[in-house]
Formats: sequence, C-alpha cells, structure tokens
Amino acid sequence: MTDLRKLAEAVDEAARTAVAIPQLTSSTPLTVEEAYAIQALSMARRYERGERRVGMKMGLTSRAKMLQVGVAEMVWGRLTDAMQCEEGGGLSFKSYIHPRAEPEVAFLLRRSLAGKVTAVEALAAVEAVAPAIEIIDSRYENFKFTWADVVADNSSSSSFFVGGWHPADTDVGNLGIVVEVDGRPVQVGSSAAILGHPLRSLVTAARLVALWGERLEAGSIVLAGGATAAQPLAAGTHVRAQVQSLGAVSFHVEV
Ligand code: 0L1
Ligand code: MG
Repeated sequence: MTDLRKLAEAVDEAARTAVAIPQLTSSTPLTVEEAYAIQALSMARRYERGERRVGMKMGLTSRAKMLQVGVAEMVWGRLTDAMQCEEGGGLSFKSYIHPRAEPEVAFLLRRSLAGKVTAVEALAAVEAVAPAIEIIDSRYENFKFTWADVVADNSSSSSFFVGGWHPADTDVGNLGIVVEVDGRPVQVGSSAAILGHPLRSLVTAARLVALWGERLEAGSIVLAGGATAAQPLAAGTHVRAQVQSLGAVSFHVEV
C-alpha cells in the first residue's frame, strides 16, 4: 500500500529545505484523490510547525498557464500566513528552488462559500478585491510534473503578495495586466484570461474545495490564478505587476 505520509514528508521537506526532488509519480503511481490526500498531510506538517491557514489558491485557470506546464486540469492549494509576504518587500531567493511570479486577482471573503454557487452568490460573499502576485516554486526537479504530482505539492504554492484592497463591486472582468522586471515589461495579459472572468475561478474554488469536505472561510483570501505565464525570477531584480483599476503590487528578489 502507498505510504501517503512518507510522500507528504518528502514534498514538505523539499519545500522547507529548498532542495528539489524527483516527481513522486516517477516511482509511485498516484491518483488525484491520493495526491490531494498527500497535500492535506503535508499541510498538516506546516500547521504543526505553527503556520495558520489563511486561504486557498486556484491554479492552472488560464490557457497560458496550462500550456506553460503541460497540465490541462485546474488545481487548488492551501495558503498559510507564512506564505504571505509584505507588499513592496523582499523575497529571499535562496529559500526557493526555481521560483516564478505570476500576476493574479485576490478575493477577500466576508462570508463562507462552499459547493455549487452562482457568480452572483460568489460576488455577494466578497468583501474586497486586490491585485496580487503569486510565487510558485515546484518542488520537483526541472519544474516538471504530472497533474497528481503538482496537486501533491500543494499546487506549487510557495508565497504571495497582495496589493491594496478595493471594494467588492470593482469590475475585475477584463483588466489589463503588465508584469515588469526592473521596469521592463515581461508579461502582458488580461484578467479575462482567468476562466473568462476571475469570479468564475471563485465559483470553481467553492465547488472544488467542497469535493474535499472543505469550504472557503469568511475572512480568507482566494487567489484566482495566474493571468499570464509565470515569470522565472532572478536574484537582485525588482518585480512589479500593474493591474488596471486595482493598482500595482511589487517586491524585490534578494540576492
Ligand atoms: O498557480 C498556478 O497556476 C500554478 C499551479 C501549479 C502549476 C505551476 O507550478 O505552474
Ligand atoms: Mg497561481
């Protein structure tokens, strides 16, 4: 029988020590159900170390992202307080294996959400919206994985930055987005790349977490998914994402 705890320990240790590991499925065939169980077990290790759950992220919600990693299924992962970095602050490059940054839209919930909900119900549960950058860092060698591998690895979640919050009725449906590195545009896109509208990602998030007996909690943050391909990071650079109507979010990569 597959020892899911051992596999959870392996991905957790890889994240903790920033040392890449071979894909879990290269030695152990895994179902996606087993992969989500591994994700839950690896996150339990973080909670035991004192981290607190603050939200969830949707992943692979745009075509650009699916093409970039060769996985054509949406995924979700758990966010903790330790993953949230101060907007405008620094990111320690050596704490990651091969980090990438992607521009996102973040929702702050004022009501819990779970199961099948309409876009209107989802919007009614939103307290505020903000521009965000997610830092993803696959724990697998060469950033290569299958659907099950990436799910087990908490969908590559590693850190995130959230910019200023705006009222929930701010239209986030088709906002121009530019990611700059040292002032040079490197990724350009629209929030419409996120399932046609980021709110659809929130609707999907409520449905997906319910499949695993969870809900999106009031007070939690939901990252809707990358609107462009993710940008590999280099030490010593400054990264900024400008989202039309929502403003900018930025950080520098410490050497
Ligand atoms: O947030 C994302 O869209 C990423 C999900 C996992 C795949 C990746 O590491 O790019
Ligand atoms: Mg993302």
